Amino acid sequence: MTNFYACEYLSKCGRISHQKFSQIGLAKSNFQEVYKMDRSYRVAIVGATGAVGTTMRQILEERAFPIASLKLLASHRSAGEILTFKDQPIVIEELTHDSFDDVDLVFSSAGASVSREFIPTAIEKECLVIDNTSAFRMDADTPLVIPEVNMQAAMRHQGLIANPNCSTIQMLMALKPLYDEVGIKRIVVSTYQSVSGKSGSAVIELVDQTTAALEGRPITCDQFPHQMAFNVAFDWPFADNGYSEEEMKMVKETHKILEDDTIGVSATTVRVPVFFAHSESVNIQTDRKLTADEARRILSQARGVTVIDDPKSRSYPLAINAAGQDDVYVGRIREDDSIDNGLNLWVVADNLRKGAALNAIQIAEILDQINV
Ligand code: NAP
Ligand code: 2RA
Repeated sequence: MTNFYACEYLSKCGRISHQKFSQIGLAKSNFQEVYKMDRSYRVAIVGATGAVGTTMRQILEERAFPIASLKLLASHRSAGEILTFKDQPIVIEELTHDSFDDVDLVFSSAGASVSREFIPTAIEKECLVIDNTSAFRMDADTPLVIPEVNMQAAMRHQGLIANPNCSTIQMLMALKPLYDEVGIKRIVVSTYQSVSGKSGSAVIELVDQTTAALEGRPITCDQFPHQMAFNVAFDWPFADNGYSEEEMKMVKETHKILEDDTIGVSATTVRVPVFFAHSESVNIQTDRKLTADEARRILSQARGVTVIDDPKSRSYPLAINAAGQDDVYVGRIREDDSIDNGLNLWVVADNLRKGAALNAIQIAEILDQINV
């Protein structure tokens, strides 16, 4: 699958002919013989003990990304602890400005302030950095990339590529194929975001709060601004315009990734007491009419998207089924007759995988395959 993205990109850029693209896209082994250099990378995961860092390690184990060495970096709190990679023990090191001396590729997910402090050093030391935090996403010089949506942007990188926010990634995975077909005027999205989107500690706090509530003990809130167990809440700082930072990320990142500021985006982001996988109710107004059947057909052909849409048999995407999976799941596709060219969709994906770690690793895989 990843080879397919790389081939498609090369074909679009004219770096391989369309005919070659078709041959290679169909024959995975050919691609590797023809284009893949025999090289492997000294990789570092910054934030290796966190929810995203842990998923990163897990996905790197699952996939065949060529790793020469793996460095696990975290704060002084975890330094000296041991994690395993492919059954080999690795001692966690404290992140310092010297951490990147013997590293080629950095996957960073230790929060925006850590990225702001350390990523410039990694770039100076000629590492390629793929950053999961919000630190540099909106910088003009930093590509903000979802491989299935805008891999071409990654080719302009100057040592740093940003991963979009998880809620933006899954929404655009579902909308880009429709945008390409009929254009989109406006998006109204409401999210139902799992607590693992906040942090590993937030997952533990929801377990503790739920247990305390069921046992009739007092509930404590260290991670969340409100009780999260048995509640639906707002969990992000608010800006002066009344929108949360998470809501504004969905607006700004959509415009940057699609390179289209004309799309109206209105977001309401909500935290729900779910452990893994974010769900989104997405209402769009397209430029040209798209029936629900046409949307199902287009999305069923989209890479990285699975359509599950037979409500009468109770078949639709659910967070518990999307957790641990790579695809973005779309269902409940309905025409919205309250507006011209309206469509409703329900979009669910694992926020730690496609929303974070998997997306970052896919970017690295494609760059490796095309030797950029
Ligand atoms: P997390 O579970 O809280 O993990 C944070 C990680 O950062 C831990 O490994 C922690 O190490 C490390 N860290 C904290 N301060 C550090 C410092 N000063 N120096 C070095 N390492 C430090 O958070 P997360 O959920 O993995 O999220 C990490 C980042 O990814 C955030 O910026 C988040 O916005 C972004 N992101 C998350 C998701 C998601 O679904 N969770 C999705 C997209 C993007 P210690 O264990 O030593 O404290
Ligand atoms: C959340 N989008 O779910 C974020 C992940 N950093 O809070």
